[in-house]
Amino acid sequence: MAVPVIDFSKLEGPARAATMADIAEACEEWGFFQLVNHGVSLDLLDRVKKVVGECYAMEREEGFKDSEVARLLCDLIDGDDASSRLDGVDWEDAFFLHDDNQWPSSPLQFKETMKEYRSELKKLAERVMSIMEENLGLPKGHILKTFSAGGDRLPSFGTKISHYPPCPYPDRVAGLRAHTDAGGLILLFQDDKVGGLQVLKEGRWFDVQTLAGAIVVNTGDQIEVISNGRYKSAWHRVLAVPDGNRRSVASFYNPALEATIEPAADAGPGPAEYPRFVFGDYMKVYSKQKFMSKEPRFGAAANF
Ligand SMILES: O=C(O)CCC(=O)C(=O)O
Repeated sequence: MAVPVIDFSKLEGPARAATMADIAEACEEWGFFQLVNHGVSLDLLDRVKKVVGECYAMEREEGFKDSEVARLLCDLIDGDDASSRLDGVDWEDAFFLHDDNQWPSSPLQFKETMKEYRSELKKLAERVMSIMEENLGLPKGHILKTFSAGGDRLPSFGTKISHYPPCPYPDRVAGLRAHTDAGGLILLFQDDKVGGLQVLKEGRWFDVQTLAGAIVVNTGDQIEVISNGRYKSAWHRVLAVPDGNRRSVASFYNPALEATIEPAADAGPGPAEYPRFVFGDYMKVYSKQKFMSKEPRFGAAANF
């Protein structure tokens, strides 16, 4: 068994129905799939790889050596307990790009390339969400309307750029601890050589296999609620690895903080399994409970 790989271009031809069914199955069974022939040019992906790698080398690599996690790991190894692991930290260097925050200035092509990439990924996310709506039997535009608080706000679109440097003691610390994602839809451009991302399915961890030019898709907690549990957000984690510096660029398509989230009326059989809450309240809960069991978060957000 492996994370499903979907050829997105087949939605345009005679294999449309079969491809729609494959996407539905991937959403229901895995909460994760990989898209190939997704319409984002390989040339753009190569340029993203280049500027992100250069930015890390120019602006961040030195700093990671003095980071809190590097220091804590050093202290742990110097200590007596040969078997203990670091809790509460990740072997990861990460920063975010939004429309309105400060972006790195090196290399020179970083801003132009990442602006182009964000615009392409936003369009791709909206296409994928419209496919999900169709598969769920929701009215066209339902997810976007929900995420934009009925059209009054803009959904949030963030880009997280991560590096997982080679770790001298990979069994002592996580690359990124297991969690589900808080928001809507996540599109990940991961390293095509250095692996480490894993998804939990039926109690077993599976590698999200490296695949050049692919975009990994996963659904977050808000799609789980809107779909009334048909598309469950999947637990995933990143392992620290001893060789290679793993890069990932994650695009998070999330509701506006003011958006009200609840199961869609047409989402599926049975009564609503999730309460109604405001996404901003969910994020207040999530910021404290990201690495804990997700189920209590929904009720906590509703009672906020
Ligand atoms: O870097 C990755 O592969 C996964 C990142 C992730 O899961 C996250 O940032 O929430």
